[in-house]
Amino acid sequence: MGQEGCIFCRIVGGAIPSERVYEDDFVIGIRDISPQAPTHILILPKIHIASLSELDDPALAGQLLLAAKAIALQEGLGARGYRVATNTGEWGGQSVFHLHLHVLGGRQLKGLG
Ligand code: DGP
Repeated sequence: MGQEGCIFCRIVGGAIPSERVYEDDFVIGIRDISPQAPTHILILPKIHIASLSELDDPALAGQLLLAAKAIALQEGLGARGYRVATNTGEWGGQSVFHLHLHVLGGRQLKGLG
């Protein structure tokens, strides 16, 4: 299943290996291959959705966000804090067009930009 040629669909399906730190019925959490912070997790819906602009299921939106919180706590980021972000489209800096949340933590994060 999944969108042909989509690297994150292949990760969800297991065809491309990843370090999976979280899974429920709707999303998975994997370690980013190019971490921008000591902890950098990506949360992907199991179904192919290109970006936040194509997300219209409020239940899935909630599942993604609550998975981000659960993973942050699981990764020990609760006390000092963390960032959840999703890059959307060209000017948003999105490079993989399968919706994902970034969970970043483990150091002081600077402003967005
Ligand atoms: P974005 O630029 O927001 O679309 O983020 C894409 C992220 O995906 C980027 O931080 C690097 C990560 N990434 C790309 N390819 C792979 C991969 O094959 N495995 C893993 N674990 N992460 C990947």
